[in-house]
Amino acid sequence: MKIADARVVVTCPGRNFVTLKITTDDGLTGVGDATLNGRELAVASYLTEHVVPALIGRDAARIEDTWQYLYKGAYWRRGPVTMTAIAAVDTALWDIKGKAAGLPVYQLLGGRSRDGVTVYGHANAETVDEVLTEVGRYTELGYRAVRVQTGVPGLDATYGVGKDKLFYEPADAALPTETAWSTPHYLSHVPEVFRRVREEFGPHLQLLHDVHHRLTPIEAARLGASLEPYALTWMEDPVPAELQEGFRLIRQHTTTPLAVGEVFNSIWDCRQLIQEQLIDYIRTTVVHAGGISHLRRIFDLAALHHVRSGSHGATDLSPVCMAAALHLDISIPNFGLQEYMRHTPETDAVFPHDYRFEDGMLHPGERPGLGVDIDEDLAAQYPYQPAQLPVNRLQDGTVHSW
Ligand code: EZ4
Ligand code: CO
Repeated sequence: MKIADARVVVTCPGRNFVTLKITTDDGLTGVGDATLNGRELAVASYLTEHVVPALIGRDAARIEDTWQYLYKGAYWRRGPVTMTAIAAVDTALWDIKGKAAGLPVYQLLGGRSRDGVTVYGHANAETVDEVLTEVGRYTELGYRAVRVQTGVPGLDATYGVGKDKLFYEPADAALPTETAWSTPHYLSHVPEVFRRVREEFGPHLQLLHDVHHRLTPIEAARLGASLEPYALTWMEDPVPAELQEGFRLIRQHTTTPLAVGEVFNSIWDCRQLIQEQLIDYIRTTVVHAGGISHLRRIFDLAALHHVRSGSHGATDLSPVCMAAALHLDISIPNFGLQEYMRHTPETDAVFPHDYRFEDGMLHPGERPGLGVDIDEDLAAQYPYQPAQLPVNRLQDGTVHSW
């Protein structure tokens, strides 16, 4: 079973996606997501120019060997572009292995550890009154866990509050739009939001909040402490995480659980966070952390240290990534939660898939492989459109984390 062809497909059915499709000499195909939001063409070029030529003629069954070949063979290790490219190859080869075996990929990963994959949705609105309505919409749809984001009085725009409620898309312009930020305004507002949500929805709905890397450790510690009465499932990305030991200070001051990892691309980015139990959920996902093979290594390390998975699942992670994530989520012992931001109908049509939402859970399909594909004819009708993520500034003009 040799790799006969590998193609990179770039398409924009509402937002940009990069997909690798591998075909073997016996006619099997596999797909892998290669989307890096705002930097899509860097990964497409890495794959087309440097990876695809080396794949042709390789044994498609040798997933681990191919992973090591691409990781060690590049000499330049890690980084989001490299690890996203490797992820795409790895995911496509798992898809092919499943099809060759006649089994859904989760069976190759050890079979089911649970009935379904509990997901959380995104309730967001400018005001607290409006966000209560949005949370209600998710509970009516059957969600058991909801992320809550609101506007902050005094700020024009805030991360997580979208124009379209179901399909939040922050990469909204060819060159970055700019937003303004004030930590004092934010810190004084958020506890009131969660007081109101808890009061309205009672103790059992799981609530989450994304800080999006904007605080210092001591500010995050204060926010975590002020949210303790509302028993959040997690506070996400409280601080930029290049400095892993920065989490120690937050940990010393609050029992609000911590989640981080959507921008990490290897086990080395979270090794200390996991081994020192500085976090509760690791949010790495298939496409940005080296594929199913490497993500499983991260989750296995996490399992040793009481850390659970909480994989990123925003709209920039394509249905191919979501399908792959679900096969892993359903098989590992230390699954926590899966983020699930719905894709638009146009995106779902380009990526026909087996997974389905029911009663607050996503369920991977039973078809051999990952149960997802790309309709290349339809994809060709949506050409790439440059789009980048925003830049954030403090009110005095200083560039801040977005
Ligand atoms: O900003 O996926 O938890 N989800 C997030 C997302 C990220 C985008 C970046 O591409 O933080 O909204
Ligand atoms: Co996030």
